[in-house]
Amino acid sequence: MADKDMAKQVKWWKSAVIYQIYPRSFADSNGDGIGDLQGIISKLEYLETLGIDAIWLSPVCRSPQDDHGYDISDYQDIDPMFGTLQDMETLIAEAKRHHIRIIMDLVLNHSSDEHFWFQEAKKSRENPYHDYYVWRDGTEGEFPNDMRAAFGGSAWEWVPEVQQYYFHQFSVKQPDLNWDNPKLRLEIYNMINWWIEKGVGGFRLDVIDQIAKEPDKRITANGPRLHEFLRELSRETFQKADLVTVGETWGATTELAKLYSNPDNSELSMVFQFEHICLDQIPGKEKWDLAPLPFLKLKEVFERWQTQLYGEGWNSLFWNNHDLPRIVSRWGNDEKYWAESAKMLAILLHGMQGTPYIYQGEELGMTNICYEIEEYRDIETLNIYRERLEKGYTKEEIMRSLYARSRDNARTPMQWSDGENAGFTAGEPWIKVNPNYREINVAKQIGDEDSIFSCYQKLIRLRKEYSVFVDGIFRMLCRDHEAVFAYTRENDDYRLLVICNFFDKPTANPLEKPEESAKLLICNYGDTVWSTTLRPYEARMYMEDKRR
Ligand code: TEU
Ligand code: CA
Repeated sequence: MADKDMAKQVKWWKSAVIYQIYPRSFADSNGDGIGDLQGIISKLEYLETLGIDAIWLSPVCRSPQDDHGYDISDYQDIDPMFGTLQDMETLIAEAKRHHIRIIMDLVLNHSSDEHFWFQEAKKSRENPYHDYYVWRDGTEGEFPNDMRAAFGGSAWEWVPEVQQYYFHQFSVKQPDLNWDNPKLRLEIYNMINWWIEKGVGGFRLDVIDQIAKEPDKRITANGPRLHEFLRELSRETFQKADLVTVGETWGATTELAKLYSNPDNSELSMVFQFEHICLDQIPGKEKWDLAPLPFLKLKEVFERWQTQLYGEGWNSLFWNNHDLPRIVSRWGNDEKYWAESAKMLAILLHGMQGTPYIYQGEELGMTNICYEIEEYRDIETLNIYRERLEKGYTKEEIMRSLYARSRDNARTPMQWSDGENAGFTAGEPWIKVNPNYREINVAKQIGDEDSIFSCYQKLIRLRKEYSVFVDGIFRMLCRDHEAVFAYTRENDDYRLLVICNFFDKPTANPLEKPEESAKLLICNYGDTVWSTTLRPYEARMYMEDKRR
């Protein structure tokens, strides 16, 4: 195929960089302490300066906010806390002027218990909406089985009116939807098409691998009808427009990811898989049980996903989201080598094949937080604190887990300046600002060529400049090295080399010096000469033009 024809074929989202906004923590326009749509609109220029192509917006639909918007009570309206439908239309239009598309978060596994469907469903077994949810007969106090909800407690909740239990994989206020019901599916497709007509650029699909549940067989993820549902969903909605779709799939393997993100476009553009995130999760234990991070395993996981999806699927590349601790506090070093390690992690990830996602504040190197227990806001965090106290854990033990894993690590307000409340709000923020905002903030970094922000900005620019970032084949170098992560990406025209020291100690450079003609694209230390020693967290990216 000629190069030009190729370019036409390549989907826009393959060369795109996507920025995730957690709206309640991004920018508050009216001083009520909660971020909102007008706040986002006021920051579009900032995002254009960074260079991103699309915003994944965490849920802004009408919601009682039990799980901060992941409990939707009206899919076709905006929560007043965030603004109005008119504001949403303005955001879509204004973002477009800044060359940014808006990706909405679709929460289709469950609704809020305050959704009209559920309000009806619980009235009687004969109600036309009853079957929109997952019910089981039983007697009060005797659960259908011992399945647990993700945020603690039983996955079953009794409703006296119908003398039945409903199933909920998350909080009691998030009843699971019954995808076996074709009428429900049709309602969902109509709703999605309504948003497509409003001009959104795509969708992120919350826990989409859990929609085809079969609780009697204890199946939650990867149920037997999952791919049948996804193909129908895609056919009835996404395929009619040039959209990006990304599914959240905790249970994905590379084999499953090839189905989800097959280039034939029958399901989704790509999925978020979590193998590289769950490395310090002990099998059979909870995420609160801490374990060391295995470096060689991390390399193995990335190599497997990079090579196995090549030509057969598409990766998403991410370190962070609104559920995860900050990466610089995790694989990096949020003290002595804060800037070096944050840049290293960015350079490593952005050289790989796939679509990179940047979570708000990641481009500044925002860090984890240590709150007092009263200062946490997340339902999962508060539930687990109570549950573990009851189980006999000490407060110190629990707090150590929260510092490492609480979702609120990612939800502290965006740090815009060293002004009051980090410039996030003129009022009282809904969650406490990280006190390090005086050192870590947008105002300080945006004009500084050496800042973490500038590093991200440059990486985004580079991805658009060289085709090899999109289509180059991945090859791991020095696989068994205990400290260095190095790889190449290569196509007919270019050869990209990325080399990173992952630790806080210097290490002998295991690689040969690249060709004299190879250009140093980016690095995280001032001087640019090749050296036989890699300094703490040192990262370098070289590009060789093979046509010269
Ligand atoms: O998360 C799915 C999920 O299973 C976990 O990430 C969960 O948030 C938690 O970390 C488990 O310990 C998605 C959303 O991203 C999350 O914010 C929602 O709370 C959840 O679905 C329910 O909608
Ligand atoms: Ca507000």
